[in-house]
Amino acid sequence: MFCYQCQETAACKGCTIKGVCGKTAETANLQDLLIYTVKGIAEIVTKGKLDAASLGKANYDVINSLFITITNANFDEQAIEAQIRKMLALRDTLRGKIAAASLHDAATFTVTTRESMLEKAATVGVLATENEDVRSLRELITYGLKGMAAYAEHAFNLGKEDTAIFAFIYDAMAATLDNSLSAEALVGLTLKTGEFGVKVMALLDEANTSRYGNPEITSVNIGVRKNPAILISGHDLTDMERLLEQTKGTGVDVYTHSEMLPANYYPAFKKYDNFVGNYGNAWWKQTEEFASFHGPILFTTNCIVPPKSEEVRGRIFTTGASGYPGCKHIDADAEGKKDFSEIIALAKTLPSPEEIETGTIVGGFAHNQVLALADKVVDAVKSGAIKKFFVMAGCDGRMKSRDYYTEFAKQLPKDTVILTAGCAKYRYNKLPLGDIGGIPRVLDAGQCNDSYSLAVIALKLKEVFGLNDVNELPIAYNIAWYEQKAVIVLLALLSLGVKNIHLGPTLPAFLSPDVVKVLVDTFGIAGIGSVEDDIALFTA
Ligand code: SF4
Ligand code: SF3
Repeated sequence: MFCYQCQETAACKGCTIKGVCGKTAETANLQDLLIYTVKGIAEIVTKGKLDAASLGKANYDVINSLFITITNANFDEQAIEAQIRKMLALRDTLRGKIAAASLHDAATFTVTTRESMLEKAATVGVLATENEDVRSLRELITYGLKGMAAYAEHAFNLGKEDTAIFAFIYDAMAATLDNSLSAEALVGLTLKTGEFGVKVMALLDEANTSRYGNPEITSVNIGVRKNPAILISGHDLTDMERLLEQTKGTGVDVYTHSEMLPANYYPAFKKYDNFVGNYGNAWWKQTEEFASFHGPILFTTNCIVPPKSEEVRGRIFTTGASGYPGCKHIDADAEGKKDFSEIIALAKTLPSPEEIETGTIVGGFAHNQVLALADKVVDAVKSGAIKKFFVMAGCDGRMKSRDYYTEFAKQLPKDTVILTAGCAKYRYNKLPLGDIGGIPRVLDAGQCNDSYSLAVIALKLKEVFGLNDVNELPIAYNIAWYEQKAVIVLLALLSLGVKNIHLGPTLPAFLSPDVVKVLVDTFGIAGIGSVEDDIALFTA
């Protein structure tokens, strides 16, 4: 195996024996083959000039395949093998529809057994591209597309789709097979991936807010009640809605975990009496927190950490793109319904959650809410009460070096405000950072995809202050990344013209020195240093 798609990759180079995330070599290789198969489909669609609008469910199956390979989403080899078989069948059907063309091996190879899959996988992974810069750009695009696919799937689940996004995914995946493309052309495609990143996040924002209302300022309870309960993790709000509907009146409470915390901010979910609040912290603390939660856990997407005990594993359920061997996976039926009754029945037999925290945390500062407070915010900036905003969106992770973000938040001058989104927030969202004239010093917009809200806010402020360039605003970007959704968020910000983004705790291993140089020269991308130096630099 060779995988370097996430920030925790072994020795900042690549996982080669087993994933730091817990992914086995076999799972990693099968994921590589799944991606290769999707590339083959993309080439058939592109060369055969098939219209994405006419492909129906195939579009969903393609984005779902990409989503399955995101870090910490799916560890289940059998599920990945089944997805490969499904995608090979789709590929061959599509190939039958196009006029004969000379096609890449990805569009024609055959495998039958698991063994032959693994044999093939060993020849088509990341390292199959020899040129380091081309490999780096191909992977940067592919990881951006994985993030895009995840957001497109959430929007799809809410009934919103944009065929232009699907068409772009086919074009870009096919381009990663094309040996005639120069590094310059791939840089151009990387930027275009960012443009589509903005589109997909806007689509998901529209899907979420049109169905569940605009997130609003909310005090979220982080304590517990005495009832049996279910914990729901991941990013899919349609699963949240289903779970709340199905647990209503059953005596079983529901708590959010990690990236599901922002569900608490949506008006549509507030009507459920059994929706208690949030339990625990970012994904990587789940090993201890699931032990003390006692009830069943439903993963709707990433991030799963391999459970240490059989007891906890027996309480974990997965749905959507997520999966873990030995954990029950709940699929939607033909009508799109999911039956969570087994989870509810199990919850009733288990003890209520153990208290690990008490009190509340405040969030819900997505674009609509912040723009409702725009006058107050603008006045605070004009009066000098707020000197600077720090966008600290992104992901959290288990590396000790991420303590940097807690320290950074603590040491920021008191006249600054943090704008956050994604699970990166758990590094500082429980600190007593206070407020500025009633504006909290940490404004949480929501999940990682809600970084879109932070861009909308920045563009609005640019307009209000009559500036020509978003980089003239008093906003600094200090972003933490971990998995591939953060890659699409980063590319989206670059496409909006945001410069001088600091990315940490380490730069991606998949960026070659030449690609890093392009990002530094064109966009002023930088890593992080010491907290003191960085604060001095940002506030200079
Ligand atoms: Fe390693 Fe990250 Fe890939 Fe897991 S996802 S195998 S930790 S690089
Ligand atoms: Fe977190 Fe996994 Fe990225 Fe959606 S839950 S931000 S890491």
